[in-house]
Amino acid sequence: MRELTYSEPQIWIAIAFVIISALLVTAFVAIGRSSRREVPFEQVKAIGYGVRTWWLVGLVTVLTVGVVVSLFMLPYSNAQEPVGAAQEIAVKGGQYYWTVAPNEVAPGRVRFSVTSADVNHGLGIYSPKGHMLGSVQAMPGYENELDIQLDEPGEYLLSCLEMCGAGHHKMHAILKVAER
Ligand SMILES: [Cu+2]
Repeated sequence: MRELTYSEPQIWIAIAFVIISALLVTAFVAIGRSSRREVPFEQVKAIGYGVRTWWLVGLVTVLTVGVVVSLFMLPYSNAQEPVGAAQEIAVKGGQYYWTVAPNEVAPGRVRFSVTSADVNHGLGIYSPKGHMLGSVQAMPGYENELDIQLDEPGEYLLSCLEMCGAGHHKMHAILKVAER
């Protein structure tokens, strides 16, 4: 199997995760240490209601800002009409393999026709940099189609996204996109 590559955002997310985890652990230890002395219930109640009110205000604010900002970041306006005919790629999933025909295509639009030989599988398609580009269900008795634009030459990883049995983690295949 080909080496997986991880790009910048994933590394920064991992660093942020470690820092936030360390802060949480520190907070829990501090709270645990200070919780030994008795505090009257009325005092706890007043603090609790205060925290709850500000938590609600904070959540509503973050969600409102998040929804409004992300509405303008939707990618639909970048969509383009497909150019030229799609190259057909027949993909069949089985326990525990993928057959991919052809397994090398020219850069451009491709149409995955996906089915399964046995149980349900999930076909995930990853760019040479390891970013997920799309996914489609592989179901026995059905042909599901997915059109994707693959312009970047290189090796695309096809990987199963649905727990399909004991060998699920071994379900990988490579689709090559040739140089122009
Ligand atoms: Cu699987």
